[in-house]
Amino acid sequence: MVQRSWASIDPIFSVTDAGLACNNPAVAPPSYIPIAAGANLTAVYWYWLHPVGPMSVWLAACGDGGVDSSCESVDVSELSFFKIWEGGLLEGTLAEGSWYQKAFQHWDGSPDLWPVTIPASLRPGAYVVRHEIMSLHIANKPQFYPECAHLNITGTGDALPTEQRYYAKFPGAYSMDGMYQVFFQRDNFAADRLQIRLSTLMSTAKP
Ligand SMILES: [Cu+2]
Repeated sequence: MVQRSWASIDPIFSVTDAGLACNNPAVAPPSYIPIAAGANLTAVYWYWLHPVGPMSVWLAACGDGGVDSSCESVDVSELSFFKIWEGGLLEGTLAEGSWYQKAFQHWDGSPDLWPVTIPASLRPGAYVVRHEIMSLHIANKPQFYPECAHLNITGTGDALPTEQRYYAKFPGAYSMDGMYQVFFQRDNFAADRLQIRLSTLMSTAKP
């Protein structure tokens, strides 16, 4: 097992829930996914059925980072996560548009695949990877679905985000009237990153 545990498939409704980092109870797994910086990591969702809201992938170095670090005993609520991927609105408006969350589903029972590239220049070491789906199909009642796994990332790079504004803690990153960065994708390559108010996102996004 490489994932942190979760007790139920129910969403988290509160932005202050301790499980916002890695779900509940988030018991640490005994092993890691070995992966090279620059490689693809694909998360498998066997059955996902909500269509509306942003999805994001985050990494956090465990301990002091580096090849001797480990994730077993970290407090995931204290980790500093940085975002490596985000998928939002593919086309249309917040209220009427079509989201990646819908597009990545097959709707036929085959597994829904969510690929992300580990940054090629990333410093090697033990990391927690955090996948977050935020579902907004019910206005003003966001549903958070965070899941974490442990990665043993290899490589020759030495990069990490240098500025504090790129790091976030969970809970702590979101407030009900705070800002949320959403990736408005106009086509496959051009995208505009917008900051919008979480409350606006929640009240306007409808399936
Ligand atoms: Cu649900």
